[in-house]
Amino acid sequence: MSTKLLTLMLGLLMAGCSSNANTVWRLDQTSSSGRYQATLTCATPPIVMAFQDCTLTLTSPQALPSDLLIAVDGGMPAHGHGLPTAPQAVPTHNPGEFRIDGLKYSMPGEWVLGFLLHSAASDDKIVFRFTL
Ligand SMILES: [Cu+2]
Repeated sequence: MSTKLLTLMLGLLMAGCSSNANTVWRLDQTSSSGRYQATLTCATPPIVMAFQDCTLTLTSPQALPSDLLIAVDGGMPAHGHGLPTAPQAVPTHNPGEFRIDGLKYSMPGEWVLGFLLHSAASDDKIVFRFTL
């Protein structure tokens, strides 16, 4: 392997490690209860039929509940259908940060992407709305 190629690959790896440095698409939203500020950041603007590289970040004046579970749901209300896949929010090593795995959109139009936050202490939700 050439040194030039190796340098390029290392550069790409390091770029992947710096969080949010290359974010090109971002939405901010407050949860229904007002408890959480949520940011959805994605490596590209949403596109049809490709897996989306997105992260959900939650901040709150209080510490996040240790038993917090997040379910992902979404769809097109105007068409009465949901997401074509069943995405999951997976905790990363950064507190309050979740990688969204398996997220795809099946067609252009108006979408909602929702996150249901469940813990023993409370239930809450965050809904993002956007158009592809
Ligand atoms: Cu549709």
